Amino acid sequence: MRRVAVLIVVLAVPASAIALELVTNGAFESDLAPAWKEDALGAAASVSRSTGYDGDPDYEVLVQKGTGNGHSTLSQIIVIPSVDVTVSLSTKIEVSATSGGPWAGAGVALHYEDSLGETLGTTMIVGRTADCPWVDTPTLHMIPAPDQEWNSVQLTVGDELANLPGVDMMAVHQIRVSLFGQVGGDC
Ligand SMILES: [Ca+2]
Repeated sequence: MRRVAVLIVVLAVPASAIALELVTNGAFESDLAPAWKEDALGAAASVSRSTGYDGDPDYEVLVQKGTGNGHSTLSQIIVIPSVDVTVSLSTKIEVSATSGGPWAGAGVALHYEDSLGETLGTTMIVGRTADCPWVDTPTLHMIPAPDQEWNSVQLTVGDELANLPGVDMMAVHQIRVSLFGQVGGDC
């Protein structure tokens, strides 16, 4: 059994005195389309919206990828006024895999893109099983989820980019926020 689940609420606000939410439908209180785009590859990929994934009466979204190579993602591109933007997330990231072979990774990725939509680098809040081959590079910084419960994460993009020396901060024009589950090595 390989199973990946992500339950997430996403918000992004500039770190100014007047908080302005940049993410459209960031709390998932409305239908996901058209602001959020779903993408799936492989079997057992799904995205679901419900009020019942945590204890509050508001909505959350579940991005799930089960057995078999591939991914399930839910993403939105956010043009940012500057890198002085705070990203606030609430996540519950669950990953598991049978030992030896298949692996799973899940979480929230912030893909920093230039004005042409080319990816310059990525920060992930991520849960990974033991065999997941991903490693940090000058353009990939992984922040491990502390456990498989609900956790709040807050980071300022300008500060976070210090962990990505391969990214030209001045070229960052937009952020593609992606809630994802991925399975690999499942031959
Ligand atoms: Ca809820």
